[in-house]
Amino acid sequence: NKYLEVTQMKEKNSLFSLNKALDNAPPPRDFRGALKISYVRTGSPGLIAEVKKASPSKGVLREDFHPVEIAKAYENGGATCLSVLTDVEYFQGSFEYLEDIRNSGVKCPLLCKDFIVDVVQLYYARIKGADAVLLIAAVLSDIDIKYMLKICKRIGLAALVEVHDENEMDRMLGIDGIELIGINNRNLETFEVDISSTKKLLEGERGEKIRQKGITVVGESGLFTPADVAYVQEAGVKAILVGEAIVKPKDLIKGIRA
Ligand code: IGP
Repeated sequence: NKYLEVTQMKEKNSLFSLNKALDNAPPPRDFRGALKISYVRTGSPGLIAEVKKASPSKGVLREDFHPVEIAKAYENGGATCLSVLTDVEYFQGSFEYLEDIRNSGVKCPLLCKDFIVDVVQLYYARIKGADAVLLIAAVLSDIDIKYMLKICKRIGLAALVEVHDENEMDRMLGIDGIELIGINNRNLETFEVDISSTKKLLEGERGEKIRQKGITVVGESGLFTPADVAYVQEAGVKAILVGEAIVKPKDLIKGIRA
């Protein structure tokens, strides 16, 4: 159980030794920079391809699940960054997958996809080879977000801050220092996806504020076809995070690309 593991780590290690462990962590790579370059070069949203074995709503997505092979297929297929689920309980992920992918020679910057509720998890992610972490506005207070952003900056992690409704978006637009916002199209109560929520959250004043602040927006969840990608790009998204659509098919990744 991951939470137990993290708790034990917290007990055994003071933040001092966690900081020391960072000396041996792999050097961080520029997650957001890679997405920006990709957008400028191709004119279409950079792909964050998700290494995802299962989800609470769909169950196991792929029986023959080999994380390193999947990561390599994604990279060879043109992914800009990878997202690796490390949550055990709901997504059957693992920190081992993250570590193995980082050590495999895959060059795409890596997002540690988990439910982060404690700073110790930031250190843990970084030590296991993450270049970025997900901070979910729905489970963190503004004070938590601010504190975690500070730690992320200090230890060289990019933070993808996830919102899924207007209230969360407005909260996050009130916090300075956020550079990457992900809009999750999945309703967290019903698990249903509706990609028009990306559009809704980028309209009017909100969109204006996001542009002013120079925030890079990532469209997350429920993207299955090139038409879906075009729709969220039109809404103002500069990168996309895709799991199910590319992990399920035999030939992985294909399909989302026109
Ligand atoms: C990917 P999809 O519909 O392409 O498989 O979605 C990703 O957005 C989704 O896995 C996700 C997620 C999360 C998982 C978005 N936010 C937070 C776990 C925790």
